[in-house]
Amino acid sequence: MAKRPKTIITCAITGAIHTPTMSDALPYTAQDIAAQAIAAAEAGAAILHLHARRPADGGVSINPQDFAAFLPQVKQATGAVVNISTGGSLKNTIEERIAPALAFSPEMCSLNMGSMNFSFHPLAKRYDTWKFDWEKDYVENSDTYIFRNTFRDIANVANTLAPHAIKFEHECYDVGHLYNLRFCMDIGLFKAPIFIQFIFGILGGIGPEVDNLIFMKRTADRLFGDDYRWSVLGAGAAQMGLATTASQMGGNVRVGLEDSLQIARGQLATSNAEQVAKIRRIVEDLGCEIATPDEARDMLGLKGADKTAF
Ligand code: KMH
Ligand code: ZN
Repeated sequence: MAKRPKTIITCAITGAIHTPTMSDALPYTAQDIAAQAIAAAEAGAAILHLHARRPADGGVSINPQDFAAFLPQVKQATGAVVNISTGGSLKNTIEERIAPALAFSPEMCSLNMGSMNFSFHPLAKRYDTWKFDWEKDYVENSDTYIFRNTFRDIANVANTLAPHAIKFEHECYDVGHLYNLRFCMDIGLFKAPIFIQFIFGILGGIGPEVDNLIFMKRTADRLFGDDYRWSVLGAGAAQMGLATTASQMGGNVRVGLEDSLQIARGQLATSNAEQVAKIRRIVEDLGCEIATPDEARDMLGLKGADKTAF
């Protein structure tokens, strides 16, 4: 029997969905983002998917200065692959959203493969009081946001970042996004092996059922053949179950407080590292090995940490 591929664990440390009121564990100061990223790498994450936050109030930030406050520390303390988000704001243009990736030339960055409703407004009902002024409006009004990632936006990212040899985490929230990605490959925007993050359970995207995972995987097999590597992210309560299923199907997994604040149904996680340790335990108990950062670099064809600008 062919040897099972190793499982790459990505940890998405803080994101742009959850707010400080929702969990004391959600990091937003540079110090806390760095500490949690380092602990997640020590627990077994090979890739760290990073957003920045405003240190004063935890608001979403795409300001390169806020990334500069933790990137060097993360690099010094871990061998992990740094992946910088280009999706970090629902309110900014794509040119603004790629500023951190342009400034720091990481080994990877996220690239969202279609425009969509992207909403988390139902979360607002769970809280009567909020830690910071901005949070309630931000969460409640997410039902009015369009997460804009047009074909021209995608080409813009690909062309602007091409000289940096950055590998993309292609964020696919629905099956149409796979066809968008195929089209973009056909016009020469991306080179194999591409890395697809199948995303389930975001309101506006495909739901978190195993049927959908199989459907997305089959569709990707048909569209990309051997030209792709893949990973799964289940939002909220779907996180651990879908990651477990993905690893058993030969895929890679993403966890982290960006995607879910829980460690088990109804129980808040105390840190990103706790989620990494849990999925690592499950993956290893079920007979798979996790990939080191260098093995992940090899599997995804990354340029190497020495070629980043931080
Ligand atoms: N901020 C969200 C709308 C990514 O990192 O590329 C989407 C997001 C995805 O954060
Ligand atoms: Zn993200």
